[in-house]
Amino acid sequence: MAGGARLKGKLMANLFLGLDCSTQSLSAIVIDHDARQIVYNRSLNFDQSLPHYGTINGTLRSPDPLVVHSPPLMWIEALDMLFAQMKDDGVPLGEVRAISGSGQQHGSVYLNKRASNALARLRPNRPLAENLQGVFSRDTAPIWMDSSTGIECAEIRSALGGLTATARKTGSDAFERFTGPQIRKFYKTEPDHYANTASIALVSSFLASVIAGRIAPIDHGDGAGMNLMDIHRKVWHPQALKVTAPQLRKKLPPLAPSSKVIGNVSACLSRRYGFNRGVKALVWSGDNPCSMIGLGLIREGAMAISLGTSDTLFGYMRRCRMDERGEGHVFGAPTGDYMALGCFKNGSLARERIRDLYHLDWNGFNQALADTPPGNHGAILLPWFEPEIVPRVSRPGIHRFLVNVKDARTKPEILRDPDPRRDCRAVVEAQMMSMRLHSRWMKLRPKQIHATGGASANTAILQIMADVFRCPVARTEVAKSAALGAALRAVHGWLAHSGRKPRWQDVVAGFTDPIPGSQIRPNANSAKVYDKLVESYAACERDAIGRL
Ligand code: XUL
Repeated sequence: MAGGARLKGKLMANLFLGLDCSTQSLSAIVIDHDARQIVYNRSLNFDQSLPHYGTINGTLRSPDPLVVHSPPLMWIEALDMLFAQMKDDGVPLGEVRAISGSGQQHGSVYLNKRASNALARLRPNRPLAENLQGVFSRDTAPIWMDSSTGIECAEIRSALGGLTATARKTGSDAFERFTGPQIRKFYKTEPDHYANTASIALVSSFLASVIAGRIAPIDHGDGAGMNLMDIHRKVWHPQALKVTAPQLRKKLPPLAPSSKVIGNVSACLSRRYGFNRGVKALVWSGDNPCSMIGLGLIREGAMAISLGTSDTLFGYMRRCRMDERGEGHVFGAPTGDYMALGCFKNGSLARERIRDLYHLDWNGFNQALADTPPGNHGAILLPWFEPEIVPRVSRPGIHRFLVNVKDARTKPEILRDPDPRRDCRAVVEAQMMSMRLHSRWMKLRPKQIHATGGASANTAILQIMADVFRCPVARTEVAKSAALGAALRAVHGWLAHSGRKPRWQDVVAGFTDPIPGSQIRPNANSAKVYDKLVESYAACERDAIGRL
């Protein structure tokens, strides 16, 4: 178990539990909403706590590096373990009013015809994993890191009328990690097991099913990450289902808004852990939609950039706008509106590769940023160490250019020699300019960017972010934004279910403020440099992609 537990000695409270099943860990956050306080916060790391599943960073290695799966039984055992830990830590689980959760997006769990009964008859005196070990028609679940479905993406995209048509219909072009292409591959490669599948769940809806003791709906946020949901009408898209796999409609649960109450927490969990019988089990959502709430992104102009292994840029949209180039994604937001998201694979991965290339530590890297001017005298680096998602680049490689900062029309020169100081600045500037360029379709116009993720602790990087986006940047503690978002969704759903009309701004108030004093303002002169340089950067990208 990692993370600290914090409990306030209080007689009786309205507590809400948010869980987050991410790639590497399961986290729980309990909030006392009346007191506007997080009262408990704990994580369980899969590799460390459940070594018998043999995972590395929560995933199972396969001989094919494109194939990445996780064992769904491990998530269930983790749930049992975390609840037991909460009880040991003295969390008054009897005071929890509602539970919701967040799951890594896109991953799929395949259940056989025994699942429904097994969920309804969970025996409280047996571990959850023992109760459920016979319910799978496929032992492992392909997760979002799996990129083995290139052929299936091409088939689905073509059957739906091409890239733009696929994005217009489902919110995204067909992507390898999305659930539809994954289901199609399963049907093609293991037709018998596909035929034995009675129900397909997402990571989120699977764990919601265990909490509620019945097959749970898929919410509009996570449903949009499947290439199977009509993004406008928020119903299953009949053509998308048809071109993905036969009999698919029968195997999918209903779709539901993120605020839907599925029912009460299962009798088994009440008996095992002391939840009251009336505790409401809400639909779960994806980690990104939950983070929208955990970061307080509930109105136009709200945008966040998470600097993690991959960098992710996402923001709130009242109306559904599409990326006609098919690079970005539109998901449902838990508020009932939409969210736009771009996933830039070479995030910390690329920053660390440059740092390590020159044997620097972070101080050395930051010194290089301090020693070089905004705009880097026109030196640009495209850091595609790994195949990139945005823009789509399937062949990894890094490309260095020297551009004429005064005239974007001059053809960029190719730079051959590495240079430590120049490359450190170039990698960060490239990431920020790429995010600016490839998020134009979102039309977000942020008033402030919420910077989150490990690298957001680096103020030198955040200054470049503020300058490139011409926008103040403030840091928010992200580590738990998905679990916090789930707990806040539980509050909203519970209030709505009890007949009140909760407003999102009242629900999130007091929980989502940026870290005090963390705001960084853009420097007007540097911002001017980037306004020009971003066009040269776009030309370099076109040049490199053209040559690939
Ligand atoms: C989003 C995506 C990831 C996962 C991982 O499209 O693939 O952010 O949700 O948690």
